[in-house]
Amino acid sequence: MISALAMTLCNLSVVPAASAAEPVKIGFLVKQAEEPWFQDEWRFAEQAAHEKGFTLVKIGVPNGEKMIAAIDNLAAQKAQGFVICAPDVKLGIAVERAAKRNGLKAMSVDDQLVDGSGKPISSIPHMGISAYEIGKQVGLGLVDEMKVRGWKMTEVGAMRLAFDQLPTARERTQGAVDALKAAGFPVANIVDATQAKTDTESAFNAANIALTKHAQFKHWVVFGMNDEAVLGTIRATEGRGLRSDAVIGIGIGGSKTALNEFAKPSPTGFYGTVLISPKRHGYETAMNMYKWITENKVPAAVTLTTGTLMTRVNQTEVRAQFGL
Ligand code: FCA
Repeated sequence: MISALAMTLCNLSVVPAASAAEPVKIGFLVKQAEEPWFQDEWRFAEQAAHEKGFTLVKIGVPNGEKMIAAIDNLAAQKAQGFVICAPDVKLGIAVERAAKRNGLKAMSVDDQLVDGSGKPISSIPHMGISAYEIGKQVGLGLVDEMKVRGWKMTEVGAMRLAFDQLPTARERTQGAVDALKAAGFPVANIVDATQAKTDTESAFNAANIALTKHAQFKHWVVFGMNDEAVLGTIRATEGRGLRSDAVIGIGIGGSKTALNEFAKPSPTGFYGTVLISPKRHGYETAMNMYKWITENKVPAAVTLTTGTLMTRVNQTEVRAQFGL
């Protein structure tokens, strides 16, 4: 009796967030389950689940309603926490409330959640990419390849696939714009094409409108928030008879979307991508959540990951560097 009590007290003093007997269950909620990047994140999160023996519950949350239902459902399933890339970062307060109401730990990945005034929510740890720096790498890659091809910048249009309501998207493309400007690219040649959504089809539609409006350019460089943005634009340029020697597109991501393009027998306008790490974003966030639940170790408030320019030529080495 006494020893049982002593054990209990001892356990209490360690204050485990989940008792050892309780199986750990972690949700991994993503806004666009069909996008290869998110499938890769899930795959690496599964790896953490296998290693540590917890259950990973993968849920696609394309809108706010589904997101709240998913969080409530996780609690009903006795999960202890979740990692989320929300369909809209402005749902931040809703995520925070749903997590608190259900006693779940929450951490965000890729897109940092904001409050009503647009400020990041500090109670939700975050792992994202260093968006502006990665955008600069995109811009520098475009500049270098224009030089290799001997293009006159005055004859080149730069298409920015814009999704400015998402801070990470805005920062990524701003980095690219700044790198272009710093290299002397004429600001007047930078054209915005605004995407309604962040998928390939929306990019294709936005790019078509911009190409119609700005038919004067001989060549194009293309950039956007992710590989889907650039790929959709490349398909639009192809539709107008612009071949790979007239277009340089550099995306961000490096998942299947880019790899499929590199696997084509001859190069397309999709010249490269800045590879970012689905392994860190999937495995590490899931692992951080696991440690938060089992050891009460709160993840770092913000972790920003880096990227490396990857093309058809160096894809094998660069992926190997990333442990992929
Ligand atoms: C955002 C984008 C994804 C991916 C991720 C790292 O969530 O929508 O395509 O780039 O950031």
